[in-house]
Amino acid sequence: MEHIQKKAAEIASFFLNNLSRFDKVYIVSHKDTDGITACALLYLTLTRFKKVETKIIPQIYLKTLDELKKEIGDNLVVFSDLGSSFCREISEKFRYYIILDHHPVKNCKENVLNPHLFGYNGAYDLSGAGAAYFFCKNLYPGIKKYSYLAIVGAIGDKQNDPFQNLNLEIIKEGKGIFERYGKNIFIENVEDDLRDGEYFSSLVNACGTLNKADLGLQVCIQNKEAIKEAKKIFEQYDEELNTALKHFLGNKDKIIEENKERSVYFIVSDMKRSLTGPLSTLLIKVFNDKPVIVISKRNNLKISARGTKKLVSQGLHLGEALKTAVSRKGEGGGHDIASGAVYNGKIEEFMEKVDFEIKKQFKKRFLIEGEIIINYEDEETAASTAEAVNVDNEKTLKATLIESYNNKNEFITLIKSENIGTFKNVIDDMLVCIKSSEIMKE
Ligand SMILES: [Mn+2]
Repeated sequence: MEHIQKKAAEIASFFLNNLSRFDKVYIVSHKDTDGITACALLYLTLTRFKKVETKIIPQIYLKTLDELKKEIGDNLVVFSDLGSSFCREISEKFRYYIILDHHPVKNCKENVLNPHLFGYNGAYDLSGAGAAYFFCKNLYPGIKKYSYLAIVGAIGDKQNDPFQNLNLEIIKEGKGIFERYGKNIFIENVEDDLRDGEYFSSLVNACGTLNKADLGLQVCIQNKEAIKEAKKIFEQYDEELNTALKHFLGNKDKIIEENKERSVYFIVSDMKRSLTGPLSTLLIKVFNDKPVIVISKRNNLKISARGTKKLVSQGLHLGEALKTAVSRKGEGGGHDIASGAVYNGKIEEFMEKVDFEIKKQFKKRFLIEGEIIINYEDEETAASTAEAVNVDNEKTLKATLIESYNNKNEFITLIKSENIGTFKNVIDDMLVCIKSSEIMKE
């Protein structure tokens, strides 16, 4: 406990010590409940020192950082509920930055507050809003009456079953604010409708999902008009969600049958893209013997994956699985128990790749992977070989994944198979394809 609080105080000192060096503070936060509540805590605190601008975004891409840099210049940027996976890039690009997050962290430099770095599990012990709260406490003692925002953030990230470790500390500290009934929590000093923590969280989440994050921020700080409007759009959203849920529950047997051979329940339709997240959260409660991956086919694929603690204990890591599966054709990642992605390729291709990765995690089958790398004299030959070979890959055998591409003058084929016999046949076939494409080129 002591370590993470100490680090929070250090980062707060960094903020105070550098205050004169920038005109403005930018808060960049995630667009779910946790990110919006984190942003609200930071907004309430940092406006006491400087002009503040908020940006609520679905996810960070490298491109996002470049665009942000252009706008922010040498001002301070505070990332909350995101940023951990881009620590290195952020530290290289931004002169003054702070990262308050609970996602898996790597290549981390200074000014990063993340429970993973202090021996806690970010998925269960502290939310992004919790990390923001620890930081804010050092700058503005009055923020304590808003400690409920840290807990609403935790509820948004499903950390209330049960509240533990750092989350529990926040609840204990907030004497008179919280009344706990198991996983339900009631908040004392807020508008009546928001007293139920689960409802508060759902209301803010709906604002984010429906691209009304600013409304969500107003809800967090108890703006009555905003609460009224948010309730209206929430009801409408809830209705859409319920209709979709009923549909999939009505087709339960069909979904089980279709996914019989797979390590995952894939649930696919052209539902609104905003529904995949909440639907996957609801459906994992029903389809709980395998992970659930909900896919919207509107535009490119929008993907939300959910698991259970039990599946995670058996080796499941959905963040890793999605990240590997979408490589080069999208972006994805997240926690072991919950993750998301977008994918620009074919749906069957995505499903095969994820299925393979998750089978590998569960080690339920014998799996084998190999790479063929050929160095050509020039990039053109490497590229044309990759192209020629890819056409043949279209008739790939099931249970084998083949991906060919070139990196400058290097031609690379990645082969993954569930069976050594198939693996060997595929390698043979590939070599023949490569040879014939070389001959054709000559
Ligand atoms: Mn979060």
